[in-house]
Formats: sequence, C-alpha cells, structure tokens
Amino acid sequence: MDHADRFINLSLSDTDLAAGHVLAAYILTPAEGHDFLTTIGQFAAESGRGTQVPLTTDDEAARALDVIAYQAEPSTGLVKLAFPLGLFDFNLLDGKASITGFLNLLVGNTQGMGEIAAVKLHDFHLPNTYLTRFKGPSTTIAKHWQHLGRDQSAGGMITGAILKPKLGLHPEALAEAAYQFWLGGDLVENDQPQGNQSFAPLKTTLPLMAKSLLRAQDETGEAKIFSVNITCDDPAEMDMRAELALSAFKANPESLAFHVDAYLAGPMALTHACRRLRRHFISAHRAGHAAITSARSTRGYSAFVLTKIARLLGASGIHTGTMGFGRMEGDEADRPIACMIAQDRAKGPYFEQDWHGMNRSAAIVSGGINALRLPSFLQNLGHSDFILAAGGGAFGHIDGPTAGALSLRQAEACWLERADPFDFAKDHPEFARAFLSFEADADIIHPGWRAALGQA
Ligand code: CAP
Repeated sequence: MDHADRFINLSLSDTDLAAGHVLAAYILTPAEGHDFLTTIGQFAAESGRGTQVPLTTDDEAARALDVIAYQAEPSTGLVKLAFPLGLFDFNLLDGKASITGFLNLLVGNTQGMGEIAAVKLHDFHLPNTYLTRFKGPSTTIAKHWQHLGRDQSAGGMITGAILKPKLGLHPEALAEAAYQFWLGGDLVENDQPQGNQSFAPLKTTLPLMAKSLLRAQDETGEAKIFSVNITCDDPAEMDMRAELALSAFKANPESLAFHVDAYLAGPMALTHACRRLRRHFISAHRAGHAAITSARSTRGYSAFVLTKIARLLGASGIHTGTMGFGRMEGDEADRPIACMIAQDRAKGPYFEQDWHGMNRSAAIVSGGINALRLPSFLQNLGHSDFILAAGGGAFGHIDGPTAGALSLRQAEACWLERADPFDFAKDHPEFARAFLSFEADADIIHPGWRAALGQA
C-alpha cells in the first residue's frame, strides 16, 4: 500500500466522524502532474503528522491521531478531512482551546505544499466537547439594546457610523463629527487605523469624545455608544489604551465598547480584549482579511471561516460584509455568514453547526452602505438585528452627519414598513436628500428618481 493511502478512508461519513473529530471542508486543486487521490492522502498526512514520509519514530499512539481524508470529489475539488480531537491544543492557564493551534492544523504548512496548486478551507464543524472549550462572547448585542432601551432579543438596527475621513482629523474635529452623528444615530466607531497618531493623540481625543457623547445624550434624551479602537501590537499597550478609554468614560462606562482587528492583530489580540474587557461589547474588525478570504483567492480560508472563528474567540460582534449590496466584495449568498454567528444552530456551506447555547455574536454591517443601499441589503438578510457601521453613508450625506444618521434610520423604517421609497421620501427629508447625496447609487438602484422626487 502507498503510504498516502493510510490517510484516506472514503467509506466514512460526516455522521460517523462528527462526535470525535473536527471536520474540515476544502476545495483543493493538485499541482500539475499530481493525481487527486494521492495528493489528498499527502495533504491529510501533512495536516496531522507534519511530513509525508513513513517515520521510524511512529508508534501506535501517534497513529491513532492520523488525520483522515474521508470525502473526495475530483470534479469539484471538494476534500473533507477529519482531525481527531486529541490533536488540538489547550491552555495551561484554564484548559480552554486555542484558535492559533486550530489554525495551525487546518491551514498551517499544508498551504505551501508543492503537490498542491490551491487549497482553501471553506467550512469546519466542531463537536460539543471541543466547541465548549472555547469561551465564546461574554457580552452580546443585548447589552447595547438594553442600554438603548430596546427589546433585548430583537432590538433592531443599531445605527452606527465609522468616523471619516479615517485619518487626519484633529481631536476637536473628531469629537464634533461624532457629536453630530449621535444627534441622529446610536453608535460611533473608530475607523480601523485610528489610534494614537500625532495629530489626534488618544489622551486628548478620548476625553473630548466622552464629552461629546454626554452632550448628545443630554440633548437627545437617548443613550449613545462609542466604540474605541485599541488594536496595536502589544497586549500591554492594548491594556493601556483601554484604561485610558475607561477613565475618559468613567461617568458612563455603559456607553463604551471596544474594537480590535481580529485579522491584522490576530486571534491573540481579540482573545486578550475579550478576556480583559469581558463586561464590554468587543467588535472584531478584519481590515486586510480579503488578502486570504477573498472569493477570488484559491488559498487560505473563507470569510465564513474567519467569522465563525470570531464567535468562538468571544467577539460580541464581527464585521460580516455587505453581501454584495455595499462597495466591498461580497455576494447575496453570503447570508449564512451572518446566520452562523447569530443562531444557536446554523447551516454553513458544508456542515450544520450546533452552538450548544454559546452566546451569539452580532453582525456588523459596513462597506459602502448608505440609505439607498440599505433596504435591499435588509431585504436579502431578512431582519435588521445588527449593527450598521456606515462611513461615507453617514458623513457623505450632503446635509451633514445628523442628516446622514437620520437617513439611515429612515431607510430601515422604509424597509420595515415595506413602503415605496419614493412615497416614503416625501415625508422623510433626510432620506429624500440621500438621493442627491449618492446620485450614482440612486441612478442604478432607483432609475427615474429625479422625476419622482421633483429633481429633474
Ligand atoms: C467602511 C470602512 C469599513 C469597511 C470594512 C472602510 O467605510 O470603514 O472599515 O467597510 O469592511 O474603510 O472601508 P464606508 P468589512 O462605509 O465609507 O465604505 O466590514 O467588509 O470588513
């Protein structure tokens, strides 16, 4: 028998293996001159053993942990591997599971195998015994809904903005932009590169931001939220930034959320934030993720996988994209990304995952969304229980950020009422002015809008 054959057993199924293994579904293309079946045997061998040659150090205990390829479809490239639970890494600290160890096995050195032209992880399934070794979110969107005085199980869209321009504004201008948005909306989030730049040092910006928030709360009589970015390289520096924010917002800590990049700073940064700041909502950003998750990329792992991992790590919310309705890559069929993090049992592209009561993560919807694009996005998703984080859609409204915020709220209302957008615009001036603000979108989404709204 060829050595690679030891790692293939096509008589097994998801059901046979699910309880004792992590199951992983890949799309794989062998390199030229390599046969599909032999390659998947080598892929499975490399996944579990870190080599493809027979070893003199092998023993029965190690062999019991072989990774097995149990499904192979040369026509589609689908390969499913089963990873025995004994392969996975657990913390000395508290016995919890580690995503770094998980990724090392599922998308580690196998990504660079010479026998493989392309291999991408599209889905995985965890059995209860392993899933429950992850912490999951401590704080959920219910905390924001409670703070905003809404229903805590389905409180509707949290109208949020990402501060734009993303760099260059001085502390006073940032705080003023946030204040203006809060007069019409709920939440303001730092953009991902906003940190401690010389033109806007955190020590100056954060107290001004806290003051703006209180002012907006006083004037509107509504609760407001600020999500501060604490992404950086060093956990000690993250802690320092978090402490500074907590001190600036000490009068109303309920209004403070934190924001960490789960891709650039990685799982350790997200885990650190989730553990240290467990009473706060932690948003997971993912700037740069398309370098590996893009649907056009045939290596790495998908956005679906990245998002599912964020729930395991404990993100209260994670950017899920706009499913083709915004300006970033995406597709209507990406809906399962948002469902997987927000339901107790959900179907992914290849596996159905039971979360066994793990807290849910909220979708954070961002990337080119404005009042005109929002209703079709909502129609595709089917609900509005998420956090909207609009940049240009908020600060690009021709009447300013307050009107931008109101136009987004009105867009949700328009969809909830199933109203005709032109009729709705007649009584909702901020929504109506969104047509003029985003004319290029209006021309595509609502041809004829100029005549209908008297703008001809
Ligand atoms: C949006 C944004 C968001 C990305 C995130 C940006 O601004 O601030 O970070 O959309 O994408 O810089 O692009 P706009 P994703 O609203 O002005 O587009 O959620 O897909 O990770």
